[in-house]
Amino acid sequence: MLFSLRAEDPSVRKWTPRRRDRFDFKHENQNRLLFFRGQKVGTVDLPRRALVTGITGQDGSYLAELLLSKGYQVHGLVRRSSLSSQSRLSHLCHQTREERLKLHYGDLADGSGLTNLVLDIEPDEIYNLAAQSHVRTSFDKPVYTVDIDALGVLRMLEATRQLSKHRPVRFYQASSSEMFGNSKEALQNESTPFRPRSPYACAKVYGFHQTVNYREAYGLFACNGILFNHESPRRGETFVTRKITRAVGKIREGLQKTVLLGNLDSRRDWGFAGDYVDAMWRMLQQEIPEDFVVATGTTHSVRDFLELAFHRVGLNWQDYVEHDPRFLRPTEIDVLQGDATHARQKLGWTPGTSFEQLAVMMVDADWKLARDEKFLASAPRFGTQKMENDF
Ligand code: NAP
Ligand code: G4F
Repeated sequence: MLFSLRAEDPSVRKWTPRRRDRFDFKHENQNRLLFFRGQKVGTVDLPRRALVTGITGQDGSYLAELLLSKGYQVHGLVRRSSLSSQSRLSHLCHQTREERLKLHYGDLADGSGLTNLVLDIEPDEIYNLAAQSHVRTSFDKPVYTVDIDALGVLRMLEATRQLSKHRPVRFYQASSSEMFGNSKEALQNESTPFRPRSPYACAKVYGFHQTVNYREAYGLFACNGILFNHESPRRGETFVTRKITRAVGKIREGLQKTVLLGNLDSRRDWGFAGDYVDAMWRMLQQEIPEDFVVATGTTHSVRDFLELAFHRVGLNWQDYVEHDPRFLRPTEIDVLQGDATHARQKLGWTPGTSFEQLAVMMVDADWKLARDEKFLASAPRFGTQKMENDF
């Protein structure tokens, strides 16, 4: 069955729509009216629809899982590339029937493409997670970062505003604790001033303010989640926690000798991504749109993470870590520590995973991955010939 029907015409009361039936929908306030051969036949209970940009990323994959578990139809924006970027979603593609998870090509650089897609999908909720999300990279690619992380937000807001002229829609913007920079306040909350210290953070500040402005200027239901660092076994491999846990697994299995790192003194408020996507969803279920800090309230140094991660596999980190100035940043944030009181009080959200549990979860996953890689490397390979110049 595609959807359940509240029929007004008794003659269609027993009718169950099938895939080959041609029907039309019209939206009237919150209702979806169903038309069959030009006649209004009833009101339908369709699953709620969400559009997630950045669905192939760490957060996008956890959010897609959460929304599917709540019965949503999930639409994801995916950049076209010559190789698939769906590795974090492949388990969902296998488990989920095609009506529940739909992927569309698109790019945050392409405004008209985004508007067409949003008007076509007519989502109830839009989660704008797509970004060039690496802070160090933003120093090397500042203009690109600003195009995607600042103007990309504006393009998504404009698309959402066009849809909001026809039907209600809610918008979530993935804002970041990077916006606080080297804050003068020990704990950062929703009223802490922004002091951005990277092209990435400057772009995120712009996206934050545009989101607030669309809320105030056009009455759009738009929220900023100001999320502190959150990690998982699905974290990109160039962020420091995952870089460390990948190295720990490989070093333990004899596949790697050392790991090169930058500043070990910086402190971050690290939580688990699986917990944080729940806060995103809760923000869009409120009666009034607001902005929320999402954090654990604790802070630890990169060195603390190294201690825990190497200890988990019985090694001493000092024996394996080397300093490499290439991983330093022109401007660094020394400490971040969030105050998520507002999220706890209004959303009923609290983090479920401690710093220690997060480190163990990531090391265990990457140790297993390294064992699998070692096994595959030792297996005989068929069908490929080593290249003469393959160094
Ligand atoms: P991530 O793993 O790097 O994922 C980024 C996603 O954005 C990927 O799906 C990527 O697609 C997509 N993307 C990049 N450029 C795009 C473009 N031009 N058009 C369309 N899609 C594009 O990041 P994440 O950790 O999940 O973070 C999600 C969001 O939260 C980001 O906006 C990030 O800045 C923000 N945030 C993250 C944290 C954190 O600690 N994780 C904290 C605060 C805020 P590909 O797969 O094709 O690369
Ligand atoms: O893991 P990181 O690259 O994360 P960073 O810069 O805090 O940014 C992450 O969190 C933000 C939220 O606050 C997000 F908005 C953003 O999208 C991203 O997800 O670096 C963490 C710390 C930094 O102080 C960095 O200097 O680790 C230090 N670090 C030391 N050595 C390193 C390395 N970082 C990386 N990536 N690689 C290193 O070798």
